[in-house]
Amino acid sequence: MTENEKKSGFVALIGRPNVGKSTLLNHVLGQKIAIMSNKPQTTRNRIQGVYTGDKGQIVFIDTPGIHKPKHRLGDFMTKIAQNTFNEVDVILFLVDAKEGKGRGDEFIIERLKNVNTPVFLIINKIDDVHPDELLPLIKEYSQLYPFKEIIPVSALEGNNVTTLLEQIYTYLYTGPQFYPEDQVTDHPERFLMAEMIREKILHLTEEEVPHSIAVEIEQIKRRENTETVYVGAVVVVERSSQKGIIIGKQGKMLKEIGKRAREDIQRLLGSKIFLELWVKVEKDWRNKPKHLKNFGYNN
Ligand code: GDP
Ligand code: MG
Ligand code: K
Repeated sequence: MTENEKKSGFVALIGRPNVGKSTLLNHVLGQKIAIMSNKPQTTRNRIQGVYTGDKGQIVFIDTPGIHKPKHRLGDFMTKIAQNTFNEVDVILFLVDAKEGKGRGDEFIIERLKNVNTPVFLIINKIDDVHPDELLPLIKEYSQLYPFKEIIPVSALEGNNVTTLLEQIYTYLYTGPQFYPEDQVTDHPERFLMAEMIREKILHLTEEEVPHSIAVEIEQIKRRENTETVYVGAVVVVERSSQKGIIIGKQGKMLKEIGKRAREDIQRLLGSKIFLELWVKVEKDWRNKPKHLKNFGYNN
């Protein structure tokens, strides 16, 4: 397959807690990247991992707000989820074969009703049920929603996961690969690190800082004669007031952001990290091509 024939696209993986979303991603992406899936909710779509196969690249993104709202941000989050659904190429709706249909599933199906994106029903944990139990489940779910594909899998044992990936490709278009292959299959994952830092900022500043902030990883370097990896990152904001919030009183906020992000990055890379963070004000950064490239939105 030539580069020109390769496909690319975005896939949202949804389903109530414990249906096996993380396990499925782990299986598809491998341990290192799937660590991303344990992260708390943020209000922007986040990349959970990128699968680069022979036929092209599938970017899995998380959809916060798909669950029943628990707090005042709930409605807002639900809207975000709705936007995500319309922007991705395929939605994978995971359900649990063992548990059967629950209230959480019904809630999600309701959310899907105004969506035009193809939705696959993925019946997970088939290793845990008798094959006779599958057909009634398929019947029950297909009465509720016009799923484009229904694919029973075992995320744990990997049954049918290749079939699932093949089916996803049939719904994607040929197009540029979003990420260089080595960047998504290898350490150090620049964009994952940047996302981890960004997430801590959004989380700790409690929405006082807009989602438009960006993080650039400027340097990754193994320190001589040690196991420690030095990571230098710049947080780009559009206003000095935002810079003030991120740095905090006597630098306290930035310190906390750094501490938490470092823990995540250490787990991602599996080595000791020395993380250095700067905050930079740059008006209108989003319109600058250099940045788009650095943030991985461009080829
Ligand atoms: P998530 O909350 O949707 O991300 O679910 P997890 O991936 O964390 O999985 C929840 C539980 O279900 C874990 O204990 C998994 O080991 C288990 N699980 C996930 N997939 C399968 C599967 O295909 N078969 C079985 N038997 N268990 C599974
Ligand atoms: Mg999970
Ligand atoms: K990968």
